[in-house]
Amino acid sequence: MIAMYDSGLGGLSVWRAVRAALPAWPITYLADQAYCPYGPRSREEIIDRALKVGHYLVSQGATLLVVACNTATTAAIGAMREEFALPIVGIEPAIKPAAAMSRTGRIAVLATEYTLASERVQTLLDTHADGVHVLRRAGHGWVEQVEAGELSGERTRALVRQVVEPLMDENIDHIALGCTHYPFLAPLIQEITGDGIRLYDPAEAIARRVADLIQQHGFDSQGDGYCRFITTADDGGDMALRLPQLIGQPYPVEVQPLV
Ligand code: DGN
Repeated sequence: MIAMYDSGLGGLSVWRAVRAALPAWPITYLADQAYCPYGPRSREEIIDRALKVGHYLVSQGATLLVVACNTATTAAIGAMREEFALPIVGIEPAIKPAAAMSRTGRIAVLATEYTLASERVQTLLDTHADGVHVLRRAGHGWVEQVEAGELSGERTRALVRQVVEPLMDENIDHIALGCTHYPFLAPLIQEITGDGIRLYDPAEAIARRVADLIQQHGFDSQGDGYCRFITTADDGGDMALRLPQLIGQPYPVEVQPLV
């Protein structure tokens, strides 16, 4: 079974890509909604959750773990790799391809404050964006709007406009989406940017990485493509309502508080 987790529903943007690439694989997706958003939390807290979630997913039969959250990858992937013997795939903003493709020499990366301030992003910038000017912007309130299923209302539009409109004066030609919630707002972002600016969502690259690892390790798909969805929110949050909206299909949602 492929196990995936995020602080909430954003990782479903990665789930879509992994599901499309590996339809026969069972996938268990856990949304740590009791602790969402991770952005304002301390590194210690995010690591603590990552280990708790990881142990649970291993107990459920995970063969491979996808950390479908940039914030959790930034804070906790090292600790997870020390703790768990299974292959772990993290996610990070697609600064490398965006910088490589830029003609104007100017790009933007959109992510949570936590991710933007991280050493990981600094390293990506130092190694892959040499000579390219990278504007870093946080999507304030975006994660909350996606969690609430507000993908196109007036408030969401205003929050997206606030960040993206000023970028239009910056002569950028690519935007790396560095938070897995943000692809769900891509239509709104693209409404403002038009087609002249390309958005980079790393989800498909993650799906390719997962497929490669499965092949390298010779894992057997165990065949039935059965998908489970779990939330840590006591009351189930609204995950069951959101699934058709975010991934186009309803599924039952299990509650697992993991305290
Ligand atoms: N979806 C997450 C990310 O990719 O960073 C985290 C959002 C959050 O919890 N702040």
